[in-house]
Amino acid sequence: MNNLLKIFAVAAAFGLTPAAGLAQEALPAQPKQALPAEPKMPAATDAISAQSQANPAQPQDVSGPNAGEAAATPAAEAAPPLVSSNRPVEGIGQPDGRMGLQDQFTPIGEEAAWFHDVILMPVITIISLFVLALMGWVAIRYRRAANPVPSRTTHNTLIEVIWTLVPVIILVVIAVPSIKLLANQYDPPKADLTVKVMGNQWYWTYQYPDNGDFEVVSNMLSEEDAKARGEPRLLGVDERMVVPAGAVVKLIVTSNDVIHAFAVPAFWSKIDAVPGRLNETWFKVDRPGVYYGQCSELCGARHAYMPIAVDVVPPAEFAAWVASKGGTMPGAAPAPTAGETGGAPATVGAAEASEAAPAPTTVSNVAAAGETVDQAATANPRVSE
Ligand SMILES: [Cu+2]
Repeated sequence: MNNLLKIFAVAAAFGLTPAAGLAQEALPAQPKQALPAEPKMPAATDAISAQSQANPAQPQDVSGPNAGEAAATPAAEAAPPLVSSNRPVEGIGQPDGRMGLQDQFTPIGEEAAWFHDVILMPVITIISLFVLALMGWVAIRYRRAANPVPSRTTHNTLIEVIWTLVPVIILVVIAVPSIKLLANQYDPPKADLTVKVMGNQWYWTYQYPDNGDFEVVSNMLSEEDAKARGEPRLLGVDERMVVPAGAVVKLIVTSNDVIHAFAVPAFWSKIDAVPGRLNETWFKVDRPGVYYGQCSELCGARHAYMPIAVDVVPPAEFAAWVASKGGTMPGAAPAPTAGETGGAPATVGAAEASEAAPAPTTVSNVAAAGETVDQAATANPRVSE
């Protein structure tokens, strides 16, 4: 019996731990104070970091010092600083002050939220109330005043069997869906798109190896810019990670400097970004929209200021966005934009793409196409190899 207990306990603990960790994903309360002026920001050795952090809200600057040299491209000045057709929606993909988990938009998220709501919370609540009632009953019924002569009872076989078996059954009930969820998390379907996510102090870069390996640098918007664009404070970014709706997206997550963690609560996705190591996770979102997350590993002074914004767009819009970045769609050689781009400079190709795209105005990133070249230049050679 003891061995059986141990096996179940270990299995349940193993299965529960990740779920419990993920359950804490609710974004922390955002600090009330305005963005600090940061006179003490350590001298950034990385020119990109220094530049982008100094002016995190200027889309034409985020690509680093190269942007100044490349300012000859008039697109940067003319571009309205829109991000995509997706607008943030209160309560979807971002915290809205309620208790509990955010609404889930991935298969794993739905499964995990069901596990939390239908299995874990009821079990925890029933056990807590039951134990509380037992303790109340013992404290009142068997208090000293009512029992001047205490009972000398020490054993009761039936009760001992019950209080051994019932917890075992509860653990089994929890372990089955828990281990199933764990297995599903680590057994992703075949990926339609791979995005390489890199943490940096203190911003994210997203590389698209399936689409010509272009890179997007994502910096947080300043408070004023976030307000102007209707983005949530401390969550809005200048360049979102754009992915197509309904596609299985594989994330390869790593870091350029210290340990970060890529976390998007609405996707039930949280994974460490460790230098020198590739971690993998996945998500599939059917509903177009923008979903926010934050770095979830203490990574330095501006840890709180490197948010994540994932833009889930219809596949056609994704293709237009890729073209605007100078990238290509796999197996889409006959596409007019890809053909026209040919050997032309990325900016020219992007400009053409924006004209050829069915709905150019919805893909605002098209306008900032000049950045593509600059951003590629910012890729860390060590990782881009
Ligand atoms: Cu970080």
